[in-house]
Amino acid sequence: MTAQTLIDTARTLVAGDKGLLAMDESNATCNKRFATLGIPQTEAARRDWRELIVTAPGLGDSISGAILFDETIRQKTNAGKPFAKALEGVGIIPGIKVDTGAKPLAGHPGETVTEGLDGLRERLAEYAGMGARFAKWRGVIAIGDGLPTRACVRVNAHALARYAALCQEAGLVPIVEPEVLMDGGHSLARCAEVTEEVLHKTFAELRAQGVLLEGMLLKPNMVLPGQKAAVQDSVEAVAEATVNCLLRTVPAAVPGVAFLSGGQSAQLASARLNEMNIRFKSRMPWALAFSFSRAVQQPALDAWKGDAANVSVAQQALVLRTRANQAARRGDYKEA
Ligand code: 5MM
Repeated sequence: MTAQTLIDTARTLVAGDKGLLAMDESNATCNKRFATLGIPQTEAARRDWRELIVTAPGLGDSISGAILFDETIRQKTNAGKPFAKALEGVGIIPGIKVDTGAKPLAGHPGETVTEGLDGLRERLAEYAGMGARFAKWRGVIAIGDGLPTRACVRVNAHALARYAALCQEAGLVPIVEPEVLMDGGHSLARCAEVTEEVLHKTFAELRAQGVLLEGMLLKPNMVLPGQKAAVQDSVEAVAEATVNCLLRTVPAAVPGVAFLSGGQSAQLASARLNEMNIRFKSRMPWALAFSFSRAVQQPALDAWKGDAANVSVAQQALVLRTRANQAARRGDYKEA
Protein backbone atom coordinates (compact mmCIF):
# COMPACT_ATOMS: atom_id res chain seq x y z
CA MET A 1 0.00 0.00 0.00
CA THR A 2 1.53 3.31 -1.02
CA ALA A 3 1.26 6.68 0.67
CA GLN A 4 -0.43 7.90 -2.50
CA THR A 5 -3.31 5.44 -1.97
CA LEU A 6 -3.91 6.87 1.53
CA ILE A 7 -3.75 10.42 0.17
CA ASP A 8 -6.18 9.60 -2.66
CA THR A 9 -8.68 7.95 -0.30
CA ALA A 10 -8.52 10.82 2.21
CA ARG A 11 -9.05 13.38 -0.54
CA THR A 12 -11.92 11.40 -2.08
CA LEU A 13 -13.72 11.26 1.28
CA VAL A 14 -13.87 15.06 1.48
CA ALA A 15 -14.06 15.89 -2.24
CA GLY A 16 -16.73 18.19 -3.66
CA ASP A 17 -19.70 18.73 -1.38
CA LYS A 18 -20.19 15.23 0.05
CA GLY A 19 -19.61 14.13 3.64
CA LEU A 20 -19.33 11.08 5.85
CA LEU A 21 -22.13 9.21 7.54
CA ALA A 22 -21.31 7.87 11.01
CA MET A 23 -23.34 4.68 11.52
CA ASP A 24 -20.84 3.09 13.89
CA GLU A 25 -22.81 3.17 17.14
CA SER A 26 -21.78 0.33 19.42
CA ASN A 27 -24.57 -2.08 20.38
CA ALA A 28 -24.96 -0.31 23.74
CA THR A 29 -25.43 3.12 22.11
CA CYS A 30 -27.69 1.81 19.37
CA ASN A 31 -29.82 -0.07 21.92
CA LYS A 32 -30.13 3.06 24.07
CA ARG A 33 -31.49 5.02 21.08
CA PHE A 34 -33.85 2.15 20.19
CA ALA A 35 -35.10 1.90 23.78
CA THR A 36 -36.37 5.50 23.82
CA LEU A 37 -38.60 4.67 20.82
CA GLY A 38 -39.68 1.20 22.01
CA ILE A 39 -37.73 -0.57 19.24
CA PRO A 40 -36.53 -4.09 20.16
CA GLN A 41 -32.87 -4.09 21.18
CA THR A 42 -31.84 -7.09 19.12
CA GLU A 43 -29.25 -7.88 16.49
CA ALA A 44 -32.07 -8.32 13.95
CA ALA A 45 -33.50 -4.84 14.64
CA ARG A 46 -30.04 -3.26 14.43
CA ARG A 47 -29.53 -5.01 11.08
CA ASP A 48 -32.92 -3.80 9.82
CA TRP A 49 -32.01 -0.23 10.80
CA ARG A 50 -28.62 -0.40 9.09
CA GLU A 51 -30.22 -1.92 5.97
CA LEU A 52 -32.68 0.99 5.88
CA ILE A 53 -29.71 3.41 5.93
CA VAL A 54 -27.48 1.61 3.44
CA THR A 55 -30.28 1.14 0.89
CA ALA A 56 -31.75 4.66 1.18
CA PRO A 57 -32.36 5.84 -2.41
CA GLY A 58 -29.97 8.62 -3.43
CA LEU A 59 -27.70 8.32 -0.34
CA GLY A 60 -24.56 8.09 -2.49
CA ASP A 61 -25.27 11.50 -4.05
CA SER A 62 -24.45 13.27 -0.77
CA ILE A 63 -22.36 10.72 1.17
CA SER A 64 -18.76 9.78 0.29
CA GLY A 65 -18.05 7.31 3.09
CA ALA A 66 -19.89 5.45 5.85
CA ILE A 67 -18.41 4.35 9.17
CA LEU A 68 -19.60 0.89 10.23
CA PHE A 69 -19.44 -0.98 13.55
CA ASP A 70 -17.90 -4.45 13.91
CA GLU A 71 -21.33 -6.14 14.04
CA THR A 72 -22.53 -4.19 10.99
CA ILE A 73 -19.58 -4.90 8.69
CA ARG A 74 -20.31 -8.62 9.24
CA GLN A 75 -24.03 -8.26 8.37
CA LYS A 76 -25.76 -8.47 4.99
CA THR A 77 -28.72 -6.90 3.24
CA ASN A 78 -31.89 -8.96 2.79
CA ALA A 79 -30.61 -9.64 -0.72
CA GLY A 80 -27.54 -11.30 0.82
CA LYS A 81 -24.99 -8.58 0.03
CA PRO A 82 -22.51 -7.62 2.79
CA PHE A 83 -23.19 -4.02 3.84
CA ALA A 84 -19.67 -2.96 2.80
CA LYS A 85 -20.33 -4.26 -0.72
CA ALA A 86 -23.77 -2.63 -0.85
CA LEU A 87 -22.20 0.73 0.06
CA GLU A 88 -19.48 0.35 -2.56
CA GLY A 89 -22.18 -0.41 -5.11
CA VAL A 90 -23.64 3.07 -4.66
CA GLY A 91 -20.27 4.82 -4.62
CA ILE A 92 -19.86 5.06 -0.82
CA ILE A 93 -16.49 4.06 0.65
CA PRO A 94 -16.89 1.70 3.63
CA GLY A 95 -15.05 2.50 6.86
CA ILE A 96 -14.93 0.93 10.31
CA LYS A 97 -14.83 2.12 13.93
CA VAL A 98 -11.92 0.29 15.55
CA ASP A 99 -11.74 1.60 19.10
CA THR A 100 -13.32 -0.59 21.77
CA GLY A 101 -14.73 2.26 23.79
CA ALA A 102 -13.89 4.95 26.34
CA LYS A 103 -13.03 3.34 29.72
CA PRO A 104 -12.50 5.01 33.13
CA LEU A 105 -9.00 6.52 33.38
CA ALA A 106 -7.25 5.19 36.49
CA GLY A 107 -6.76 7.83 39.14
CA HIS A 108 -8.80 10.44 37.27
CA PRO A 109 -12.46 10.40 38.32
CA GLY A 110 -14.84 11.57 35.61
CA GLU A 111 -12.35 11.00 32.79
CA THR A 112 -11.81 8.24 30.25
CA VAL A 113 -9.17 6.79 28.00
CA THR A 114 -10.21 5.10 24.78
CA GLU A 115 -9.03 1.50 24.47
CA GLY A 116 -8.51 -0.91 21.58
CA LEU A 117 -4.80 -0.85 20.69
CA ASP A 118 -4.14 -4.46 21.73
CA GLY A 119 -4.52 -6.68 18.66
CA LEU A 120 -5.37 -3.69 16.48
CA ARG A 121 -2.86 -4.61 13.74
CA GLU A 122 -4.62 -7.97 13.23
CA ARG A 123 -8.12 -6.44 13.38
CA LEU A 124 -7.19 -3.80 10.80
CA ALA A 125 -5.96 -6.52 8.43
CA GLU A 126 -9.26 -8.37 8.83
CA TYR A 127 -11.35 -5.21 8.23
CA ALA A 128 -9.26 -4.30 5.16
CA GLY A 129 -10.03 -7.80 3.84
CA MET A 130 -13.75 -7.09 4.33
CA GLY A 131 -13.50 -3.94 2.18
CA ALA A 132 -12.88 -1.15 4.74
CA ARG A 133 -10.67 1.62 3.34
CA PHE A 134 -10.68 3.92 6.33
CA ALA A 135 -11.10 3.65 10.08
CA LYS A 136 -12.19 5.76 13.03
CA TRP A 137 -11.19 6.09 16.71
CA ARG A 138 -12.79 8.48 19.17
CA GLY A 139 -11.07 9.94 22.24
CA VAL A 140 -13.40 11.63 24.72
CA ILE A 141 -12.57 14.75 26.74
CA ALA A 142 -14.97 16.13 29.35
CA ILE A 143 -14.99 19.74 30.57
CA GLY A 144 -15.75 20.21 34.27
CA ASP A 145 -14.41 21.36 37.58
CA GLY A 146 -10.65 20.85 37.14
CA LEU A 147 -11.28 18.86 33.94
CA PRO A 148 -9.81 17.97 31.62
CA THR A 149 -6.56 16.99 33.34
CA ARG A 150 -3.30 17.02 31.44
CA ALA A 151 -3.10 13.27 31.92
CA CYS A 152 -6.42 12.68 30.16
CA VAL A 153 -5.55 14.90 27.19
CA ARG A 154 -2.15 13.25 26.91
CA VAL A 155 -3.21 9.59 27.02
CA ASN A 156 -6.03 10.12 24.53
CA ALA A 157 -3.75 12.02 22.11
CA HIS A 158 -1.14 9.28 22.42
CA ALA A 159 -3.68 6.51 21.73
CA LEU A 160 -5.14 8.40 18.73
CA ALA A 161 -1.67 8.73 17.22
CA ARG A 162 -0.77 5.06 17.81
CA TYR A 163 -4.07 4.04 16.20
CA ALA A 164 -3.47 6.39 13.25
CA ALA A 165 0.02 5.03 12.61
CA LEU A 166 -1.27 1.44 12.67
CA CYS A 167 -4.08 2.33 10.24
CA GLN A 168 -1.68 3.85 7.74
CA GLU A 169 0.60 0.81 8.01
CA ALA A 170 -2.46 -1.31 7.07
CA GLY A 171 -3.41 1.00 4.18
CA LEU A 172 -6.48 2.45 5.92
CA VAL A 173 -7.01 6.21 6.23
CA PRO A 174 -7.34 7.09 9.93
CA ILE A 175 -10.10 9.44 10.99
CA VAL A 176 -8.78 10.99 14.16
CA GLU A 177 -11.65 11.98 16.45
CA PRO A 178 -10.80 13.84 19.66
CA GLU A 179 -14.22 14.86 21.01
CA VAL A 180 -14.56 17.61 23.60
CA LEU A 181 -18.03 16.93 24.99
CA MET A 182 -20.77 19.58 25.11
CA ASP A 183 -22.11 18.23 28.45
CA GLY A 184 -22.12 20.83 31.21
CA GLY A 185 -22.53 24.53 31.79
CA HIS A 186 -19.18 25.82 30.47
CA SER A 187 -18.88 28.81 28.15
CA LEU A 188 -17.98 28.95 24.45
CA ALA A 189 -14.63 30.50 25.46
CA ARG A 190 -13.85 27.57 27.78
CA CYS A 191 -14.67 25.05 25.04
CA ALA A 192 -12.40 27.00 22.66
CA GLU A 193 -9.56 26.90 25.18
CA VAL A 194 -9.89 23.15 25.80
CA THR A 195 -10.41 22.23 22.13
CA GLU A 196 -7.31 24.24 21.15
CA GLU A 197 -5.23 22.43 23.74
CA VAL A 198 -6.59 19.00 22.77
CA LEU A 199 -5.97 19.54 19.05
CA HIS A 200 -2.52 20.97 19.71
CA LYS A 201 -1.54 17.90 21.79
CA THR A 202 -3.12 15.51 19.28
CA PHE A 203 -1.16 16.91 16.34
CA ALA A 204 2.06 16.91 18.40
CA GLU A 205 1.55 13.16 19.03
CA LEU A 206 0.64 12.50 15.39
CA ARG A 207 3.92 14.15 14.40
CA ALA A 208 5.91 12.31 17.07
CA GLN A 209 4.57 8.99 15.78
CA GLY A 210 5.21 9.77 12.10
CA VAL A 211 1.61 9.88 10.89
CA LEU A 212 1.26 11.13 7.30
CA LEU A 213 -0.93 14.22 7.65
CA GLU A 214 -1.92 14.14 3.97
CA GLY A 215 -3.34 10.63 4.46
CA MET A 216 -5.63 11.26 7.45
CA LEU A 217 -8.76 13.24 8.32
CA LEU A 218 -9.69 15.06 11.52
CA LYS A 219 -13.13 14.61 13.11
CA PRO A 220 -13.41 17.26 15.83
CA ASN A 221 -16.24 18.82 17.82
CA MET A 222 -17.44 22.27 16.90
CA VAL A 223 -16.55 24.89 19.51
CA LEU A 224 -19.81 25.23 21.45
CA PRO A 225 -21.07 26.44 24.81
CA GLY A 226 -22.05 23.60 27.17
CA GLN A 227 -25.59 22.31 26.73
CA LYS A 228 -26.52 23.72 30.16
CA ALA A 229 -24.74 27.09 29.72
CA ALA A 230 -26.91 30.14 30.42
CA VAL A 231 -25.62 31.85 27.28
CA GLN A 232 -26.19 29.93 24.06
CA ASP A 233 -24.07 31.74 21.48
CA SER A 234 -25.24 32.60 17.99
CA VAL A 235 -24.54 30.51 14.90
CA GLU A 236 -22.12 33.26 13.80
CA ALA A 237 -20.18 33.20 17.09
CA VAL A 238 -19.89 29.40 17.04
CA ALA A 239 -18.69 29.44 13.43
CA GLU A 240 -16.05 32.07 14.15
CA ALA A 241 -14.77 30.40 17.34
CA THR A 242 -14.60 27.00 15.64
CA VAL A 243 -12.74 28.18 12.54
CA ASN A 244 -10.30 30.27 14.62
CA CYS A 245 -9.54 27.24 16.81
CA LEU A 246 -8.94 25.00 13.77
CA LEU A 247 -6.75 27.60 12.04
CA ARG A 248 -4.51 27.72 15.11
CA THR A 249 -4.09 23.97 15.42
CA VAL A 250 -4.73 21.92 12.26
CA PRO A 251 -1.85 21.79 9.75
CA ALA A 252 -2.69 22.76 6.17
CA ALA A 253 -1.38 19.36 5.00
CA VAL A 254 -4.50 17.65 6.43
CA PRO A 255 -6.96 17.34 3.51
CA GLY A 256 -10.16 17.64 5.48
CA VAL A 257 -11.97 18.31 8.72
CA ALA A 258 -15.29 16.44 9.14
CA PHE A 259 -17.22 17.45 12.25
CA LEU A 260 -19.08 15.21 14.66
CA SER A 261 -22.46 16.59 15.74
CA GLY A 262 -22.11 15.74 19.45
CA GLY A 263 -25.75 16.15 20.47
CA GLN A 264 -26.59 19.35 18.54
CA SER A 265 -29.97 19.38 16.83
CA ALA A 266 -29.93 18.37 13.17
CA GLN A 267 -30.82 21.93 12.12
CA LEU A 268 -28.20 23.70 14.26
CA ALA A 269 -25.41 21.36 13.14
CA SER A 270 -26.23 22.14 9.49
CA ALA A 271 -26.63 25.89 10.10
CA ARG A 272 -23.28 26.15 11.90
CA LEU A 273 -21.43 24.17 9.20
CA ASN A 274 -23.11 26.35 6.58
CA GLU A 275 -22.01 29.56 8.29
CA MET A 276 -18.39 28.39 8.48
CA ASN A 277 -18.39 27.55 4.78
CA ILE A 278 -20.03 30.87 3.82
CA ARG A 279 -17.85 33.20 5.85
CA PHE A 280 -14.47 31.52 6.09
CA LYS A 281 -14.00 29.36 2.99
CA SER A 282 -11.21 31.52 1.57
CA ARG A 283 -9.25 31.37 4.85
CA MET A 284 -9.39 27.59 5.30
CA PRO A 285 -6.70 25.35 3.77
CA TRP A 286 -8.70 22.12 4.34
CA ALA A 287 -12.16 21.00 3.21
CA LEU A 288 -14.76 21.55 5.94
CA ALA A 289 -17.19 18.63 5.90
CA PHE A 290 -19.42 16.54 8.17
CA SER A 291 -19.31 13.10 9.74
CA PHE A 292 -22.55 13.24 11.71
CA SER A 293 -24.40 10.40 13.36
CA ARG A 294 -27.25 11.80 15.48
CA ALA A 295 -27.73 15.00 13.44
CA VAL A 296 -28.36 12.85 10.37
CA GLN A 297 -29.91 9.67 11.78
CA GLN A 298 -32.19 10.89 14.56
CA PRO A 299 -35.03 12.33 12.42
CA ALA A 300 -35.03 9.10 10.39
CA LEU A 301 -35.02 6.90 13.48
CA ASP A 302 -37.94 8.90 14.91
CA ALA A 303 -39.84 8.28 11.66
CA TRP A 304 -38.99 4.55 11.45
CA LYS A 305 -39.85 3.51 15.02
CA GLY A 306 -38.94 -0.08 14.14
CA ASP A 307 -41.96 -0.46 11.82
CA ALA A 308 -41.38 -1.87 8.30
CA ALA A 309 -44.27 0.26 7.04
CA ASN A 310 -42.19 3.39 7.81
CA VAL A 311 -39.02 2.42 5.94
CA SER A 312 -39.58 4.65 2.92
CA VAL A 313 -40.52 7.75 4.92
CA ALA A 314 -37.54 7.20 7.23
CA GLN A 315 -35.17 6.88 4.26
CA GLN A 316 -36.53 10.17 2.91
CA ALA A 317 -35.92 11.82 6.30
CA LEU A 318 -32.34 10.51 6.32
CA VAL A 319 -31.52 11.75 2.82
CA LEU A 320 -33.16 15.10 3.59
CA ARG A 321 -30.50 15.59 6.30
CA THR A 322 -27.55 14.29 4.25
CA ARG A 323 -28.58 16.69 1.44
CA ALA A 324 -28.99 19.55 3.94
CA ASN A 325 -25.41 19.01 5.08
CA GLN A 326 -24.24 18.69 1.50
CA ALA A 327 -25.78 22.14 0.91
CA ALA A 328 -24.03 23.39 4.08
CA ARG A 329 -20.69 22.36 2.59
CA ARG A 330 -21.43 24.72 -0.30
CA GLY A 331 -22.81 27.44 1.99
CA ASP A 332 -26.24 26.97 0.40
CA TYR A 333 -28.17 25.49 3.34
CA LYS A 334 -31.64 26.81 4.12
CA GLU A 335 -33.94 24.94 6.48
CA ALA A 336 -37.19 24.00 4.73
C1 5MM B 1 -19.34 11.49 18.79
O1 5MM B 1 -19.84 10.37 18.16
C2 5MM B 1 -19.56 10.20 16.78
C3 5MM B 1 -20.32 11.17 15.93
O2 5MM B 1 -21.68 11.03 16.25
P1 5MM B 1 -22.56 12.33 16.56
O3 5MM B 1 -22.60 13.09 15.25
O4 5MM B 1 -23.89 11.76 16.95
O5 5MM B 1 -21.87 13.08 17.64
C4 5MM B 1 -19.93 8.77 16.39
O6 5MM B 1 -19.23 8.34 15.24
C5 5MM B 1 -19.67 7.86 17.54
O7 5MM B 1 -18.31 7.62 17.63
C6 5MM B 1 -20.49 6.62 17.33
O8 5MM B 1 -21.85 6.96 17.43
C7 5MM B 1 -20.13 5.49 18.27
O9 5MM B 1 -20.38 5.81 19.57
P2 5MM B 1 -20.16 4.68 20.72
O10 5MM B 1 -20.11 5.50 21.97
O11 5MM B 1 -21.31 3.76 20.65
O12 5MM B 1 -18.86 3.98 20.44
